[in-house]
Amino acid sequence: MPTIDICFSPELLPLYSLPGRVAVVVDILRATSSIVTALAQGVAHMVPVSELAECRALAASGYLTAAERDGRQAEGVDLGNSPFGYLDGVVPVRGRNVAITTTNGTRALHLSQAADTVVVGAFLNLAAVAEFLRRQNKDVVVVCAGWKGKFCLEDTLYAGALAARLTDTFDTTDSDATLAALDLWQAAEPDVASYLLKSSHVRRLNSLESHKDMEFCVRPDVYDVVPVFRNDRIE
Ligand code: 3SL
Repeated sequence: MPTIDICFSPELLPLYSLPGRVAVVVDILRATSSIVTALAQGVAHMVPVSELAECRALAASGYLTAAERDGRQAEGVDLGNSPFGYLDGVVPVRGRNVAITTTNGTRALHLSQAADTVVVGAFLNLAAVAEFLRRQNKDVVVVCAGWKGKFCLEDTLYAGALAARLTDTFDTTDSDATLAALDLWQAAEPDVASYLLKSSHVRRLNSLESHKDMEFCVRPDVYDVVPVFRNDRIE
């Protein structure tokens, strides 16, 4: 039986072996939730980049630009990091390519590239990712983006929810990280939004008046897209 392990922060990635495994990168608030929403709304592909300058430069090649720093939309770009940016129609996104840079999520994607396959996970596509992993039948590492290297409740809850969906086909007992995430998930469900009110990121987003983003991002099984990051593109 393949195993599912959880890396609580990108800083811990050197302790994990990614070759031969599938990495599920997650940044529930909000990068991977926004990426899943973007592709579900018809964005053709996304290019995650590290630097703002790199992101802005891609506008010259026809890319829409999406950038967040410390929770806010960066200056001089088309979109921030709210999933509603891909839904509200203010910036038409269907058929467009998007260059995106965020504080933690895009960094976690880049750091996971040694895996055989890198997929983008969110509650929004939980069932679709679980089904994808069953078909791959390989060991899985869930890479939590965290916040500036620190542990985050919301990414760990997602990892627990994913492990709970996979107990039929994966060994979820091999790693203490997975056991802890499963326990956390049991403590939080079914009202994940209420549970997350105490998390530091939700408090940060509330101070930026982005509470509705959190309520949107914790809804499971809304989209069936499974974005894959390969050759510098998410599609
Ligand atoms: O750090 C990130 O990747 C972001 O998701 C952070 S925020 O939700 O936009 O504040």
